[in-house]
Amino acid sequence: MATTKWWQQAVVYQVYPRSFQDSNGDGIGDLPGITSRLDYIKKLGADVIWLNPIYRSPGVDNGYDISDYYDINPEFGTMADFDQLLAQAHQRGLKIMMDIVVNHSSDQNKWFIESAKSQDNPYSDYYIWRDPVDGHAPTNWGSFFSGSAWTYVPARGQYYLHAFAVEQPDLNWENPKLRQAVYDMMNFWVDKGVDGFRLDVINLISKPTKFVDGQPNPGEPYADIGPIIANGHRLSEFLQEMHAKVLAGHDLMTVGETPSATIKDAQQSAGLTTNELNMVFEFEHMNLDGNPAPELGKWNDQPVDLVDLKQSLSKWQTGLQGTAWNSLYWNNHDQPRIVSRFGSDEPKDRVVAAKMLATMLHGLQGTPYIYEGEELGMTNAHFTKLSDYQDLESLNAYHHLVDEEHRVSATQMLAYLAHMSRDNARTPMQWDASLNAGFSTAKPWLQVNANYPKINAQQTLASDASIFSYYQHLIKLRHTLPVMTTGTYQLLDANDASVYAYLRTSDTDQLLVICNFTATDQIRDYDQLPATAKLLLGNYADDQGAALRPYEAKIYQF
Ligand code: ISL
Ligand code: CA
Repeated sequence: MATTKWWQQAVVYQVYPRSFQDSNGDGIGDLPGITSRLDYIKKLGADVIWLNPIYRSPGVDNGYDISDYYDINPEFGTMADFDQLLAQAHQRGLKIMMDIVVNHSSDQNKWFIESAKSQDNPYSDYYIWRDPVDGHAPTNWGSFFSGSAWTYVPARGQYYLHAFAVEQPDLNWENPKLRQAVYDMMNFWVDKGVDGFRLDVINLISKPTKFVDGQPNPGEPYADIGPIIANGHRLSEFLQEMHAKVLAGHDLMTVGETPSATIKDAQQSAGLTTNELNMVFEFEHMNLDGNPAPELGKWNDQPVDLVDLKQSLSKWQTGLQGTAWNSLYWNNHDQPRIVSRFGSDEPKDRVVAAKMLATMLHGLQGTPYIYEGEELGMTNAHFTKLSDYQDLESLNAYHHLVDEEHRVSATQMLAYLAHMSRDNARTPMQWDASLNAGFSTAKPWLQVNANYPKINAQQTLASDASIFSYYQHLIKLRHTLPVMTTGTYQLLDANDASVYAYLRTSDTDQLLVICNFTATDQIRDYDQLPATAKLLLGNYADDQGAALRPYEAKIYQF
């Protein structure tokens, strides 16, 4: 690699503002709350904070439905609170990355309110409108959040497209005026001094030239819209235009969220020389434990197959080597908690399992992302009733699969939600053992995980052997040991279904990362490990060589 860019050596900490820290006792996290916790993030050692959307929004999809891109959601505070957060972060050497949602807006955005009024007003073409076909929707495309991706508006006599909720109409990127409006808005935030952007479902912005029916899943009326609209023929052109009009000349960090992107797509969108984005979030490793029945999509409660996981991550490691850049993540606000999902949240295993998963991920090439609470080993919520959930994807899926289609029993679906619902990630941050986990003095908008008296930041920070301090070590290694950033990757023993081992190699150094993914002892010898190798980090107090204990993880350097 030529010169390392700052964002290639950085570690990102994701804050879900609604669930991080409430400062005014209304049960909802807010900007002053985040500001009050900056020292905690600094202590962890992260470089960049990714904030989920904080703009004005009716909150149908927790802020991913933006009604005013130039204003702050009053639930989170004011623009002055934002300016304060940015200044305080910068004072501590922390950068702020904004989440920008420009595949769609809210139906309450003034652009859409105007657009829906008539076929000839200045905003008419800001969204994707089509005439009915034989009295019904133009295509059989089904939204990510269940149901048709089309909704009819009598005032226009037309349908509009929404890849997500009815209240999230897709913006029309074919319209140069809309594109300019997006760039102007991004420049407003650049001028404020933000340090980067996470671009929500950015690979969905270029729609197909012709709208034709897709192949529906067995027994379903709708075809998944994702593959139909992902990675459209003008995506690259739009991203290069965005680069020229917003990003060029600033040293920003950009990451595109790109469901169903392939290596080839990522080499373009996150190419080192393509002038598009710095990196993308790929989804393959997050989709491996989906249901074998396609009509059930992600809803499942089965563990992942380690051989599949290794194969997928390895493909991305070697596939982007030298041409693009990986983002490394286990968790975010859309994914269940990794320690519950790919590790174990049994009290006897949770701490070692969380550290093992951290080792495996942070040892890879790419920019690591930590989602709030991951550094505490926060677990899934283990909700038992439908009324415990708030997330519209979860509620819509339950309604569709249980009530409408009778595809799964209520009990089965509750087990799926407990395993996979996005709300598992969204329960409030667990700060201490006091009421509501120190998140709020009022009843939180979403229940606190019942295990907060045992799993919380205060308890964790008191111990040198904590998951938090383990993450501190990993971050320090990333900052001080170039091979962590630049080293090439080589998988060992691809078919080993219990242990994930790989090498990282630079001109001067080599690392061997060994991770036992099981709750049982394993014996592994690696020829690649010289007797002189030094143990850099491990999640047990001592090293027993080839004998690996449950969820044991180690990094050797030589
Ligand atoms: O959440 C998912 C997994 O079931 C995905 O389908 C998700 O909807 C997709 O990755 C897009 O996510 C992003 O855009 C959505 C928003 O709800 C998510 O929170 C956001 O990360 C629509 O804006
Ligand atoms: Ca609040």
